[in-house]
Amino acid sequence: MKTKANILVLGTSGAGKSTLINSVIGKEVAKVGHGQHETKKLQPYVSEDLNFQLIDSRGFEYSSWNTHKAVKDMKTWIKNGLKDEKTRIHMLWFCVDATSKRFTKQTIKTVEDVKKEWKDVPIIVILTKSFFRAEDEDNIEMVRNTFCKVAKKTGMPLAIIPILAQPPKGENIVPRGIEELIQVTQINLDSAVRASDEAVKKYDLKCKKIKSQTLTVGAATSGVVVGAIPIDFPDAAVLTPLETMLISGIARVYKLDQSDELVKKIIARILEAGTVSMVAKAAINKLKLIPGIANIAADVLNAIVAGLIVFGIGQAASIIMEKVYIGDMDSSELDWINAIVESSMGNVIRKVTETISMNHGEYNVKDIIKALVSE
Ligand SMILES: Nc1nc2c(ncn2[C@@H]2O[C@H](COP(=O)(O)OP(=O)(O)OP(=O)(O)O)[C@@H](O)[C@H]2O)c(=O)[nH]1
Ligand SMILES: [Mg+2]
Repeated sequence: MKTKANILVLGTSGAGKSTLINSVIGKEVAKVGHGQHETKKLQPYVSEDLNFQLIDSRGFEYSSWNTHKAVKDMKTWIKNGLKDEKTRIHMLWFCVDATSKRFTKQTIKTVEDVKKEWKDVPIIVILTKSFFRAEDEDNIEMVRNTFCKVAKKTGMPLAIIPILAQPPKGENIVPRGIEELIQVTQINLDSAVRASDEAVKKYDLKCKKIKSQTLTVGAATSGVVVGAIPIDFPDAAVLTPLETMLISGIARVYKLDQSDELVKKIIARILEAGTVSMVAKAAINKLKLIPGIANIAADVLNAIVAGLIVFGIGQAASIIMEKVYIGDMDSSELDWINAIVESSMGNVIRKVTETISMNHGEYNVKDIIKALVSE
């Protein structure tokens, strides 16, 4: 059976999320609240007739504990969904209470916070409790205007749909808007699924990058220790085992087959470019010439330079392995590898120079590492 798309239904507390879900599913599945926060946790609801399932959520109010809890739960769900196809979110139904006449940038920001990892997920805004057609236009305008203010970050919603899920008691008003909502949803789900595939890839690469960076920082710190052995020069031969381990670790993060001839060649090329090549030697010399750094005792200086070289190599290896992983590379000649190593070394030199100059010539390991790992 094909897995159903997932739609996360969110919005302020009491907006009518659970009522809407019951209406779309056609059964009283979700508990509706009376004067209190009713829905306490994320809960999926399925209908055989629909190609999507609806996930009910705890309502939020800006800056309240509930908002914090609601956002935290949704983020966890979305994160897990990035790993597991079944729980992946493909669309948001963002419920706005049409009777409240209030819709602020802050509310959108809360939603933005929920979908940080998930920028491409499309939103449909549902104006719940749209009792009066005469107010539709003003309400739509209010939502549109507020979105316009933050559209650069969030994008605009696919649609803003006034809905009355349930007739008010004792009044002769008919429900409306559900068919239109289902239609707009179904038309857009295809592209939503495509958008989410993209987001999963992005997230996967981000995780791999963070893992490689952790390895790199660890190795660079060991580089400092190796470099502290009194030698004239952060000797390539002394560092090589450490660098080999680091590059091999990063290849493992990117799930590359290290028995493959091309992967072997790439690893050898990174190692060569980062240790014995002209690029590496020039980088070592430049690092030693950074203003302020020369005041440091020679053996400590060697240690620092060694650490920085290892850092540059680790960063280059991560960029290179990512290219191999996504297949964005030229395998016929490998000079592009040298170019990446050179640019990473340049980057390290630039960031270290900037940090030391910002600290008025004082050398501070913590600040340097912070600058190096920042984008
Ligand atoms: N008449 C009418 N009442 C509605 C409609 N939608 C929501 N309500 C009422 O609004 C109140 C809150 O509705 P819920 O569906 O529980 O709202 P919720 O967003 O799920 O609230 P939480 O779970 O607490 O976050 C209830 O009293 C509903 O009966 C509607 O379309 N028509
Ligand atoms: Mg609810």
